[in-house]
Amino acid sequence: MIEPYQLSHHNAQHEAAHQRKFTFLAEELGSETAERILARLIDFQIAIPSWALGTGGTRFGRFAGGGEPRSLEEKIADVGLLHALNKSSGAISLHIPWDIPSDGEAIKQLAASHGLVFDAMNSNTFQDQAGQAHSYKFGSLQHTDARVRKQAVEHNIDVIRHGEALGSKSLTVWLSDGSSFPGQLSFRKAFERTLDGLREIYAALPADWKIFVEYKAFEPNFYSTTVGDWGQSYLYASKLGPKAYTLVDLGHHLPNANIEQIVSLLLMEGKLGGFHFNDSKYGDDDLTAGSIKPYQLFLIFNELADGMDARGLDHATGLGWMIDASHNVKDPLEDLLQSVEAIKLAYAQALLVDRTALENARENNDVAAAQEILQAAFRTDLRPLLAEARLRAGAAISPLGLFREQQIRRKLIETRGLKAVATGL
Ligand code: PSV
Ligand code: MN
Repeated sequence: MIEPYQLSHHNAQHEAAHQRKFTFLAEELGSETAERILARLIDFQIAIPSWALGTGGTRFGRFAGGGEPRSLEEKIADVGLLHALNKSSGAISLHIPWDIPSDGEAIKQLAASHGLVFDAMNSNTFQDQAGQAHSYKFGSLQHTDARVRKQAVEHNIDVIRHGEALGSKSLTVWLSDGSSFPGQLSFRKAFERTLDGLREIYAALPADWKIFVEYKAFEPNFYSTTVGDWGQSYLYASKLGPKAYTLVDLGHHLPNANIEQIVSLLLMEGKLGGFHFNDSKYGDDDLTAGSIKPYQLFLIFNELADGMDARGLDHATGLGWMIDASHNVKDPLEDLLQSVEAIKLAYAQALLVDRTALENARENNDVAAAQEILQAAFRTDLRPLLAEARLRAGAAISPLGLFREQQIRRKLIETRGLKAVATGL
């Protein structure tokens, strides 16, 4: 826990330097623009996935960092800590069965005491669990055996029930279903069986819930994936009905995919539901958001802000915003603080784009001007605006700085132990 006096001591120490930078920037931007972006930054929250609070490892090994949360209660405490530091992580996303709450009401209250709500619930039919009757080795909703499909449907409905008890309003379904060799399955049958299963899950959704169908090009299957790209996800979501949407995970595309164009068109069709932020150089690398391709992240936010405005959607609540990452060499909490910062920076830069001038340049085929407009926003250092938004929201000027000053990881290791390992991948 961060004590209020630690926070105010930290902010007092950094206040003068911050004010210098902020005053200069606000003058450059004009106070109207600065205030407009500040108000949106204060509102904008990014959910933290429960499985990103520990080190993920790779198939070659896992190097635990110590002090990882050992229970759902400790995971909530970790997200509460992040939120106290940045006031931008006011939601947590759970994965079932990794995070089954023993007492839903008590867990909901614990989260509320940290100012947290429950974002999308995630089901898991990509692993077999101890005591499970049927195996998902050859898929779940696509499986040739109706008993396996039924088990997967029932699991998803179970996840909805857990989510209802916690006040969540959405279910994210990511299926690892697919095939690793040509000829292994019938694409059509796999699609139809999966659609049938999703229909049963959809029918169990409460009236005010959404279902997000997350796609992924490859891994763990390496020849075909049954929800392999945004077109397939869009097809399922359209056939399911108005409560079904596509979820875009930035790491789930083939190399060089134009993700900004994908989100633009999904938004236009009213079928973009949620986001999993991370960054990658090669595949689903699960690296810190903005660490490899910050310009791409900005371009995506540029389409998001524009597309949401076109549909009259509230930026903070219109879509599900979430990080989905895995940490192998960095402290997971430090990494998450960096990701939230990078996401908000890209969002702020997108809010700075001069849309009227951009539209004019486009209509006049002035390619150079259009490029200049985007790059001018991207190259403006808006970090003082982010710090000011945090200050006004009651957070730390430098969340990572305060995390380190207070030696939080050392304290977590002292209370939880060096060998504490979080559940998840
Ligand atoms: C799959 O790679 C994924 O992106 C899905 O969102 C899962 O729920 C998550 O990672 C954790 O395994
Ligand atoms: Mn994901």
